[in-house]
Amino acid sequence: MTQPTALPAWQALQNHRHEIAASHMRDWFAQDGSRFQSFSLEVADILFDYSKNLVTDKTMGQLLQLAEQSGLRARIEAMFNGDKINNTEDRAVLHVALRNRGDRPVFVEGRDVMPQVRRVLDKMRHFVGQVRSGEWLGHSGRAVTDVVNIGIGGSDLGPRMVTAALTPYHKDNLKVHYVANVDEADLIETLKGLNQETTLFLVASKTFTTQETMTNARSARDWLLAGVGGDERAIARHFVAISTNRHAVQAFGIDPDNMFEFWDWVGGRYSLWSAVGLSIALAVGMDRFEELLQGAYEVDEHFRTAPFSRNVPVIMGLLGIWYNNFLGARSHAVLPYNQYLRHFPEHLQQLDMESNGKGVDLDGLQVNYQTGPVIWGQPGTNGQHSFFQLLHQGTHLVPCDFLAAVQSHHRFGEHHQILLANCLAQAEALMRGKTEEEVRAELAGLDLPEEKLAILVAAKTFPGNRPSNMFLFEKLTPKVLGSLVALYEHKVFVQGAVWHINSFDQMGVELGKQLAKVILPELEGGEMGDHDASTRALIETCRDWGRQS
Ligand code: G6Q
Repeated sequence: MTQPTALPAWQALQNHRHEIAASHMRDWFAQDGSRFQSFSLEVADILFDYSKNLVTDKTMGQLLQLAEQSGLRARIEAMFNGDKINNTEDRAVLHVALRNRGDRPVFVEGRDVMPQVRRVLDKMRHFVGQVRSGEWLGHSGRAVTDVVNIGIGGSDLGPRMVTAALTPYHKDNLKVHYVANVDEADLIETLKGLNQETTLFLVASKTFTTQETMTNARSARDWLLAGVGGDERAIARHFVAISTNRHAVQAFGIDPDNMFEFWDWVGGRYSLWSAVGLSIALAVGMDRFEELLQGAYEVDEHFRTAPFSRNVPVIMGLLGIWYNNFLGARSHAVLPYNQYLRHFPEHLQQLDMESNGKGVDLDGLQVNYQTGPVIWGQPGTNGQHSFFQLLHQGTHLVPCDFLAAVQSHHRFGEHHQILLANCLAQAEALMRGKTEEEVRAELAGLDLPEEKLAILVAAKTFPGNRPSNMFLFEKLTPKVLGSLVALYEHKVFVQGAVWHINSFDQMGVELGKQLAKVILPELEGGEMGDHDASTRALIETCRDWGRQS
């Protein structure tokens, strides 16, 4: 395959960026009364306004050409057809099958996977019903009041984010907690105040070998047994597993009947739609969980069938490429104006950076262009009082995504209108800026000496012309949330396809894990292996200081 930089559209975009260099979005809006209509779309109850971007019709035309020339269409088909597009691990990539609400079969190696997907959903429904109704009893005959999901990375971030986002739909007398870090503080602080008799652990691990998760799971098992007089029969009532590794689940002592299965064609960071979402379903109920799937399904269908020019994930992906590869942006900010979406940026960090933080292409060649940007962000309005200064007047170009619900789940004074007003105002301010003339007019009455005035005018002028997308929806429902997450998943897919990289492996996380296995016995006093002088001195210091305590 041709490197993306050699494609005619890539070359055209290189030239085109000079054409728009002197333009300002403010003028584009002034000149074109239909800019919003031209550059906004609705998909699955979400309004996607991308009119505040540094693009003209010509830019969009060339970006769409780039998508066509890079073979995106074939790549989308390959994913939905169950081809092994994860070429390093030789796996299909089929999180879309998990939320396929239609009757279309989905084949992996000639076998329709939909019956097994539905079977696990049925098993989840049965279990969730039992726990939420109080029918599922702990070892001593008491109903479950607290669920603790033990998992990390993809087995944590997605469910944690969704569970927080859907807090208004939670069942009052059932609390769901998440433990991820191998730092014992995470488990200890979570278990404080919980009762062994009424706590249910979900051990979520695709491989069931992850060091952090297995360490936490073993300590949780010890904690449980300490509370039930060491009676191991309690494990069957207080532990369930979510995994692809039946053998390891059994070896841990979890009853195979309490295992919820998923498959190797579900990537960790794409797994919240599988049984890994069991904690979500326990929090909000199975009907709500299926609404989440429905929201994602509608976006999948849109992504699969809409022409690129009206395809939201395609446009999201192409805009990111425009900034990243042609206008020099190195990061992308995600700014949900919604406290319930506080973990959304963290989830997207994994989704995007683990998928597209790659330096070699699908053919094993070093790339000579930028791939995935740094993703960061936090909920508004908090960020306005910290890093927004840089967004407005700093020297970096940082494209932003704003997300906001028009309706709140609550009615509480003016809070929600203030939140919304701030969200819309920030996007407007980034785009229009504030001109020197406007600043001078504001300062006119102050009668300042010209030297001081010049300094103030410079400091108070906002360049504007800073791009953002706006995702607006009526309310943050399970369905809307499902759609939002799927939009970003497919955005990442689009970018990976154009960059000709494998978005579905994560080899870069392995080396540190391997070295930690070497260092662990050394910290405990074992023979020191071969290390650089820095690492060696640090290990020795840990040993010394560890002995003193
Ligand atoms: C995600 C990654 C990674 C994974 C964790 C947990 O795409 O593969 O974050 O989810 O390492 O792995 P297990 O689920 O196997 O414990």
